[in-house]
Amino acid sequence: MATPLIAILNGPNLNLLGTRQPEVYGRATLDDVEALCAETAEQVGLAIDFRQTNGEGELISWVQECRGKAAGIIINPGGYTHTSIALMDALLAVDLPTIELHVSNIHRREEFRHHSYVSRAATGVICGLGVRGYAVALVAMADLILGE
Ligand code: CA2
Repeated sequence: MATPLIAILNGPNLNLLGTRQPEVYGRATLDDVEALCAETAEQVGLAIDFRQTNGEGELISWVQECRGKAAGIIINPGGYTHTSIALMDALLAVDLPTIELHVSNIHRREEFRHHSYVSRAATGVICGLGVRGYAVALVAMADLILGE
């Protein structure tokens, strides 16, 4: 059996990880996160396609492209979490196991971050574990799709 592919999609401003607001997002860069994901994916028998975009349309196109290609989606939608019905619709349409991930605990932050449109399309949600949450999400995804 081919190694299942997991799309790890990152939304706006996540390219700034590790450069600003370390008290909120920590000191790891997005390259560090990609390396952590690659290492964890190998350990749990998954392959990854790791991406970041600042564009809502591009993020939605990437979700649509997962159909027939990816076995699951791990998504940190950044600020689009709280605003994008279109992203939620794309995730509902693609109908794959989906884990929504946030580095920070959005429920301890401003009121406007407490609501997520994306959660309606997510199998599960991880937040507040820092960038370790990406590794946790990959282990959970392996459980979901490989039944481990
Ligand atoms: O905690 C998360 O992972 C978020 O998805 C990050 C988003 C924020 O809008 C969400 O509410 C929660 C922001 C993207 C990261 O932005 C940065 C800005 C400066 C420095 C580092 C990251």
